[in-house]
Amino acid sequence: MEMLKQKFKAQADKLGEEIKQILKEHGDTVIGEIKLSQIYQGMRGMIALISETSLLDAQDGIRFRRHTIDELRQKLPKAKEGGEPLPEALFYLMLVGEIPTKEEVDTLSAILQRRSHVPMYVYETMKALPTETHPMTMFVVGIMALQAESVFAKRYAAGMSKKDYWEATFEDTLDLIARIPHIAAYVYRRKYKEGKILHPDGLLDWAGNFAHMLGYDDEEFKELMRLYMVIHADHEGGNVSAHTTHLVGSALSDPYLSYAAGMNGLAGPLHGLANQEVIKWIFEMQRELKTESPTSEQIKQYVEKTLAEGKVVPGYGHAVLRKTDPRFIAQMEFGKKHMPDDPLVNTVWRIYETVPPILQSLGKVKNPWPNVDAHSGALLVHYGLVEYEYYTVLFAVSRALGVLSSLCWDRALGMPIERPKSVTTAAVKRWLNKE
Ligand code: CMX
Repeated sequence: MEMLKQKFKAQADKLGEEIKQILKEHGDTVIGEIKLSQIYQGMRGMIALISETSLLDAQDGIRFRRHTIDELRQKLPKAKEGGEPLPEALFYLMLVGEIPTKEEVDTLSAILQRRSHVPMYVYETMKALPTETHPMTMFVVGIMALQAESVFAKRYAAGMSKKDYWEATFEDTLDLIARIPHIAAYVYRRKYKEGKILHPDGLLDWAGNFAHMLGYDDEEFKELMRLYMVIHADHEGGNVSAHTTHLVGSALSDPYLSYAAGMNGLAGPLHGLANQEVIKWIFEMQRELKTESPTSEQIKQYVEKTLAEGKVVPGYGHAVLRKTDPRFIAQMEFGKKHMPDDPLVNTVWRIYETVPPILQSLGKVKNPWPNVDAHSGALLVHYGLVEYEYYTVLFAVSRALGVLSSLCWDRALGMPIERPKSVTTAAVKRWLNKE
């Protein structure tokens, strides 16, 4: 742990110096222009943030510290040869910018195991909620209850110096990443398995143990969890969950408060909740058409009906991407390897052939291709995890790796409170001399 912490601190100090120099020499360099339309249209394309952990390219998709999803699947250490990468290895990469050795990852997995204790009152708080509560709400309530454990909040209250913010954030980050799977597993077992809680397996890796605590000990499912936790971890800084975590953190709200805020954003249907919406939409299509395997023509008609009802096709489109999401492709490859004949997975692939031309024909959808959420549910259903309302919690567990490593960077680089300027339409009209 001390080694990882010192490594991170050394990297952060080095980058901090470089940033100082860049700003000294180029601080006044103009890097773009803002159109009026952008401030009314979700700031699309407006460069306004620094996020060190990953960068999204409209064509090639996400790169974590310059590594594509494909490269991560080849280069990151794995639980078993030829298998999927270990998500804690990706966390290490995002945190210190280096691919760890297997030994370094095993050490990190063991550290996370040691720090994973969740106090009883956290479970009791979640238990107080009615079982009908949405899993994302239960999950965030659990995180909020756990906030009492925040090292950052305690040290801040005791008068911590600015130069120590990074360290307290680092401590909270490791604690949170260690504990989050336990809270998430509790939500699942409480809501869907009559509260029968399963003990952790101290010998397993982070994602393998999470799969085990959910109640899925199939080795293939554990592999799916490792892949799932890697591909959902980060998507640069401007998406709702990452940006919210960063924004709330900029007020020096501790990592528990910041992460919980970000996850409330992930729970929106245009963001992380889309994974449950996709499978719900496919199940409804199967029910309505009375078939497990709808034909392309049937899918086409169903998509047209969805659009005619004024709804979006879930799992399709993206604010930045303009091609099929490589995270979709990675899941497709997993499906082809492990379950090529699964009817639901095949339906997802048939939807992939059918939907893009329809969305393209509307003339307004900027990206007609599938995103990560179009595929994930079908793989989970294959292994029996059919409770689709839970899917966004899986996304949230993974997203912790990205948004919390980013938060460590924010504090280590001394990022200030975020406070952009807003204007009224009346002010806009005055600029334009329309008033
Ligand atoms: N189905 C139908 N219409 C769509 C669409 C889809 N999948 N994607 C975009 N559109 C529509 C928009 O609703 C918008 O219509 P209006 O002008 O009538 O409001 C128009 O096309 C232009 O939108 P856009 O510029 O292409 O897309 P945005 O950047 O505004 O929004 C996103 C991006 C993801 C919210 C949108 O594509 C969408 O709603 N997709 C479905 C939900 C989804 O899958 N979300 C998950 C995204 C991944 C993630 O964050 O987790």
